[in-house]
Amino acid sequence: MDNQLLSSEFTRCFGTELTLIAHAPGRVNLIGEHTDYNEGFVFPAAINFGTWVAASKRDDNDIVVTALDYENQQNQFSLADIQYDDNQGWANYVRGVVKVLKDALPDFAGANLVVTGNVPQGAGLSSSASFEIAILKALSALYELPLDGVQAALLGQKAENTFVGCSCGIMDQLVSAMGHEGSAMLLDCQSLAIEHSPLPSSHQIVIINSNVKRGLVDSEYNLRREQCEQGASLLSVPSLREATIEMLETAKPHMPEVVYRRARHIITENARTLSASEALKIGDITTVSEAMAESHVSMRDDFEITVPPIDYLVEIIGEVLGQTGGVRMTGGGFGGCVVALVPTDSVVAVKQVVADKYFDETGYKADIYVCTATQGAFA
Ligand code: GAF
Repeated sequence: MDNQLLSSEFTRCFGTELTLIAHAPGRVNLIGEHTDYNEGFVFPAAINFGTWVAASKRDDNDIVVTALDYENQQNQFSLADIQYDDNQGWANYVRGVVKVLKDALPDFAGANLVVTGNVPQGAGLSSSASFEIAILKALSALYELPLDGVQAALLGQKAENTFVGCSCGIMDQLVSAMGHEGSAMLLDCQSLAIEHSPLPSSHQIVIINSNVKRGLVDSEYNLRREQCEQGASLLSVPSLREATIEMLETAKPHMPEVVYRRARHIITENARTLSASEALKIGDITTVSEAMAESHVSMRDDFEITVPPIDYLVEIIGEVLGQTGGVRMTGGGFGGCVVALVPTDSVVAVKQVVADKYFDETGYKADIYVCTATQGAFA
């Protein structure tokens, strides 16, 4: 939505002028799936889909927020008593981030907020992280709070973990807060060290939304996390980040088979993430292609987070690309999107193969977004 339209919507909702607009992007993860909460490596990029929040101060201690994309639903709560509300959906994300912000940096008062966004929801492109970071950015800019990107990401994650109830890692919030235009971001989720890595101009990021709505996300996600923790404990390491394949093979006879496979995914995925990000720097697309293909197989067979329509998309796009590009499922899994790194002159062929085959095989209609990597949150 352009700023002028958002500004007039704000005036329509609140009868006053807005003070500022904050924006935070969604993200696509090129490689490194479910490694973040295992203190490993991820390689996402912020994308040109995101959330916008228009804001002005209020004289009282209330937050009043209107969601344009939910038929102008409005939610109001006092900063003095922020509770989870079972009858609310999107508003609990606002309540959650405002609560953790108030606990960390109490020096702010009420606000009027209008929110809108265009990140496809439930598609594995981090619509919720983008929402959380945009709210935090708006409030911190409005009240000049000393909140940097890493802190904002940690607060967003805390709100999800402690208020909304998803045990997510730090990847989504951190890249939404800290992404760089034209680059992917190698993130060490243990030290939170970041390395921005320019994407090759020869290739486009193409996201194919399978339109399989992600089912069982929270329960299966939280279960994967528990299985990884069990794996680390059986290997006597603080996190799977510290484990090696040799340690895993030695311990295999004493581990439940499913925990062994979950741990194998994490250990091999960390290695693939480092190798793909290094390879991309020197334009070695063959290595990137292999790493993305292996990542997908590992998510399918060892981590068991893909679904057949997603596997099919990866197969047919992989046939078009060969080793000229890469393709794999992206995000938490159980539906959602496929990400492909596609040579610019093959984008049409990728679109074509999806149009020709995907619906006939699966009964789902795909959406395709040719994306650019964008900068992280700003106000
Ligand atoms: C979701 C989570 F929010 C992230 O923290 C990450 O674990 C991802 O799934 C899987 O890589 O997006």
